Amino acid sequence: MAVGHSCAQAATPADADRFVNAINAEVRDYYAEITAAQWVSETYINADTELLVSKANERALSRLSTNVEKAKEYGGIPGLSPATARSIGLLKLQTPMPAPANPAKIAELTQIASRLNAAYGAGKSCTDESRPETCRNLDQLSRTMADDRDWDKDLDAWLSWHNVARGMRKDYVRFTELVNEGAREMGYGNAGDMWRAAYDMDAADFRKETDRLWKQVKPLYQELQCYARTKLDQRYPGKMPKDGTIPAHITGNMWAQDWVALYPLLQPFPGVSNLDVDAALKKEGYTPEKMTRRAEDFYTSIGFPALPASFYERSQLNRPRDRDVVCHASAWDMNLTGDVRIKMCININEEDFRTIYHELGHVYYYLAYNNLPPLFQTGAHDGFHEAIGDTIQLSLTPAYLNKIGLSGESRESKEAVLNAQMKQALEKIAFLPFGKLIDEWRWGVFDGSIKPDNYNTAWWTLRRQYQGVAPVVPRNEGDFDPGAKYHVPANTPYMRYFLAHILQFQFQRSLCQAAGHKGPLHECSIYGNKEAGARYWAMLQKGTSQNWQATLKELTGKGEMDASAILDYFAPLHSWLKQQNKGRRCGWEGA
Ligand code: X8Z
Ligand code: ZN
Repeated sequence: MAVGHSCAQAATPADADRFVNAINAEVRDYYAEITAAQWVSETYINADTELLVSKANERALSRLSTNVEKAKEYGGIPGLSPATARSIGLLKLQTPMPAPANPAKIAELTQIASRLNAAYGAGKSCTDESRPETCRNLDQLSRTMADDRDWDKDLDAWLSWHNVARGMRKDYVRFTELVNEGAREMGYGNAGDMWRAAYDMDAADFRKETDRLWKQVKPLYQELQCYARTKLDQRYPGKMPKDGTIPAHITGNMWAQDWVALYPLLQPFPGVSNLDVDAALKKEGYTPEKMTRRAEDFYTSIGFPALPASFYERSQLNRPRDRDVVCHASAWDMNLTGDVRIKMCININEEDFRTIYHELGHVYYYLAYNNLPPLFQTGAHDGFHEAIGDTIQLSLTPAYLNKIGLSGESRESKEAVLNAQMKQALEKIAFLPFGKLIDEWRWGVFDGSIKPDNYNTAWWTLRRQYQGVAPVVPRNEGDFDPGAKYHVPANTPYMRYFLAHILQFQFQRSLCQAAGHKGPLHECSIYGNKEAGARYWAMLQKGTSQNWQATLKELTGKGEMDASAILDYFAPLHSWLKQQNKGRRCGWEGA
């Protein structure tokens, strides 16, 4: 109904274009400042940098709030250009941390966020708080779990780290209330609805999409879980639970998300292949920088540009000795114009070597789409961003590793293939249920179906249901075990990694086709192939300037995520596992 004396002129498409241009200019203007505050807050954790980053985030979030409000005027008008309409839709999705418009609440939210991030980064477990030499950080606790197969030592490391998270619970409860309020003000039901709205499809359809993909890969995971559990039972006689689950502390990884440390125990044909890249890296005198240059070499071999000199001058590759930092690996675009960096605490081992290839995937995505307007400078969807470097990891075949001097001559026997597949499955298949459940938990927290007095119980229900993993010691609601995983205190959405684990095999299939690869997909490495590189780079340059379905179709011929590529890839291992598990009772209680 028209209000009698309103004299506001209806906005035109040209006004909307001007609005979007102004937003893009504004982002260019303040982006470098806020990113710099974030960078120092994570590479020098102390009270001052915590304050600086909270304040910077506060300013950015209130600007965003104002702009989202203004954008309401332009959203529905007819005749908008597709680029402008898309930009306006993207504006609301600029942050995974929607803030209420109320300034006091913005300040409260940014302070909580910084505190949680710092608590995780500086987290330590000490036997005597007054003596720093009795403290162990996440690196040290993780190393115990990865290197030492001792049941009790691993349990102690696991408990020590999970205790660090107990203190985050109260902040997380309040954090949830505040982001939900922010999401509602922007027109979403809750923060989870907002996260699920970022996929160029209806939020409810996105949930179904993730379920559909999980159903496709679940049988393969279950075979792997069954085989691993059986081998663990032989290794730890009498200690394994009888309900079919795998103890949460015994996979060699703090979160049981990656079981590569169990490879020596699980390899199908011991002695057939030497896949010990850890030893080779040490023997060849690799340093963090040398490892990074080795990864860069892969990207330049497929025709991607060399990294700028500033990358090596300004990245953090080593854990500093004298201060707390956030060691969880990340890649940064500092200014939208070429100041790209990674931040890691690189140890000389295969896991970190592979992670560098992952991080450089992000860095090259940044460089490829830097020419686009800022609102389009992000992944086609966030799973694409995570899948870029992971796809390159798939090219780290035994033949490639041999070529760069990190493994001996590779013999292509059936046994060698199964060994290599097992090792990869312990990284990429073991991860799948974990990749999905983190946000199942957070979606439940945000929509209120998981309440604070049930946070930890719900967490373990999901871990049991999806992974078939359970703690061997009682947990209670004083614990906050989700907080022991970086992405929860850091508020980084996680479904992206699940999607990436499916997508990377689709990407690889297409790149290998472009490279003219013949033979099974798991043998393909695109190292040195400029044709594949050109196809890949073309995709990266699109950023999010069009919907992801179109971008995926340009690379793969199909605009849909699909697990057939990952299943084809692992077909040899899948049938071997089925054979091994024949006659065993697989599955677990609570699945
Ligand atoms: O967080 C990461 C990357 C940074 S984007 C190192 N990943 C997830 C994790 O560590 O939990 C990569 C695999 C999954
Ligand atoms: Zn990543």
